[in-house]
Order: sequence, then C-alpha cells, then structure tokens
Amino acid sequence: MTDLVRNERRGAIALLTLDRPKALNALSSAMLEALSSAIAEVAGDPSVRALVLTGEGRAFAAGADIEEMSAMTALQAEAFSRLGHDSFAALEALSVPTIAAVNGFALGGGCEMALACDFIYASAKATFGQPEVGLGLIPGFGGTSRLARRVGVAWAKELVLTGSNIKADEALRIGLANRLFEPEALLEGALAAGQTIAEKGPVAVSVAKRVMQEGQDADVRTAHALEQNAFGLVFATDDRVEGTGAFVAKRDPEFKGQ
Ligand code: DAK
Repeated sequence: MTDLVRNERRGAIALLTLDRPKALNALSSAMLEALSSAIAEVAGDPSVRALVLTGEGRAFAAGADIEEMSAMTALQAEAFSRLGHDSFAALEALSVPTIAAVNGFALGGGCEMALACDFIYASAKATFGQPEVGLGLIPGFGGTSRLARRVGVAWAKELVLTGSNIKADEALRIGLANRLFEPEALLEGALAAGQTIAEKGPVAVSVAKRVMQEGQDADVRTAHALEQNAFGLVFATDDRVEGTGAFVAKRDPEFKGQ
C-alpha cells in the first residue's frame, strides 16, 4: 500500500502531499492518521523551516470521507471528529509557517484543512466550498470558526449556509486564497514562498506566527502586550544580533535559528 500522505523534503521545506487521488483525497480516518503522523515528523525535524501541503491529482481534498462517515455510529463519529480536530490543530500549531497549495477541489473538510494552514495559494482551477448542509451536516473540522476569521462572517455564512462552491477567482477576491497560479506553476509558487520564509530568521518567523495567532484570539490590548513581550524575547537571540549586524555590515545574514 502506498503512503496516504507523502512526506518529502525540498531543501528546508517539508512538502506533504495527500495521495489518494482516486477518491479525490477524501479524508478518511486512515488519511487523517497519516496526516497526523506526517505533521508530528515535521514538528520533530528542526531542519524544516516551512511546510507546503497539497494534494495529488485533481483535488486538494474533497472533504471528509462520506462513504466512511455514512456508516459511523455516534461514538465513531465523535472519535472521527476528534481525529480531524486534533490533526488540524497540530497543523495550525506547527511553529513553522504552513502554506496550502490548493490544486483542485477543497471542499468541506478539505477547505477546513486549507484554513488550518497559515495562508492559501491556489490553482486557477481550484474550487472551494463548505457543502456540508447539503448532506444534512455542518462543517465539523473547524470551518465555522476558521472560515469566518479568514474571510469575515458574512462570506462565511453565505458559503456555509448555501453550501455553494466558489471558483478560484472568487476565493481570491474574498481573501480566502492569497494568490492564484496556473495549475502547473502552483507548487513552484508555494515552494518559492516557503524558500523566502526559510531564508529569514527562524526564531523571528515562528515567534511572529505565534504572536499573530494568539493575538487574533485576544483583545487588542492583550495582543499588543503579547507583541511587546515577544519583541523583547527575540532581542535576546543570536539571530537578532546576526540579522541587524549583517545589515549594518552590508552582507547577507546567516541565521542559525538560535
Ligand atoms: N468522500 C468519499 N469519496 C469521495 C468524496 C468524499 N468526500 N468525494 C469524492 N469521492 C469519490 C467519489 O465517490 C468517486 O469515487 P468512485 O465512484 O470513482 O469510486 C471519486 O471520488 C471521484 O468523484 P466523482 O466521480 O464524484 O467526481 P466528479 O468530478 O464527478 O465530482 C466532486 C467531483 C468533488 C464535485 C464530487 O466528488 C463531490 O461532490 N464530492 C463530495 C464533496 C463534498 O460534499 N464534500 C464535503 C464532504 S462532508 C464531522 C467532521 C467533519 C465533517 C463533518 C462532520 N464530525 C463527525 C463532527 C466534514 C464533512 C465533510 O467534509
């Protein structure tokens, strides 16, 4: 059996590829477990500076595995939901930036998986949506909260309550996708962004990510206090000495991530 999630390295970038194209990378329990393992491996690899998540074939992921879900008992559904939440929370909590390279369908749990990444790049042929209400379900992997935070409550409500899909250009317009690429250029574009990140101060990048994430859930005063503390913290790093020193000396910095 092939791995459901391929876990490769492109230099300092971890490239995770969901690899169940015949089922449009539907998120089965086995797929979510494979994703969790791959994320744990990335979390334990200090050489990784950024992560790109994509799908094999014509889908990023067409959602939770409907066939598997249709046969679940309530207890199994609860365990399945926990598995999805845990794996997406682990993705979101990675200290390195994560980029969803949405190559095709990103529906239901697939859209929610993209939303658990820091930002989304998409193929011009991608399709996004939260079609769960059409199945008599609601988004179950964080979509009701993460989508509204990303695109605003009104667009999130329209997508979730109508269950209608949107094309890539609309996703770009509402801020769901940051950039669009021709299909063949998508991965290269996402890896290039990862590489740009990889060349910056690693501690600063991960602290900035964490402060933005925690600040988003806090009131503005608390968010500012978090930023001030973190700003002081990064001043104590070798990377800060190297980065500012290199600027003054007019040379490229060599960050060590310390
Ligand atoms: N699950 C399982 N198989 C899927 C699938 C899915 N989500 N999506 C596609 N497939 C399979 C199809 O069954 C088909 O398999 P074969 O018949 O070839 O064996 C194969 O992938 C190719 O799909 P199609 O033949 O349908 O391809 P088309 O190009 O005609 O259509 C499509 C593509 C993406 C428009 C269509 O496949 C589609 O509508 N798929 C379902 C999309 C969807 O509704 N996604 C949302 C799933 S619901 C929860 C936790 C989480 C969730 C809910 C609750 N808790 C427990 C609290 C999340 C729910 C969801 O994500």
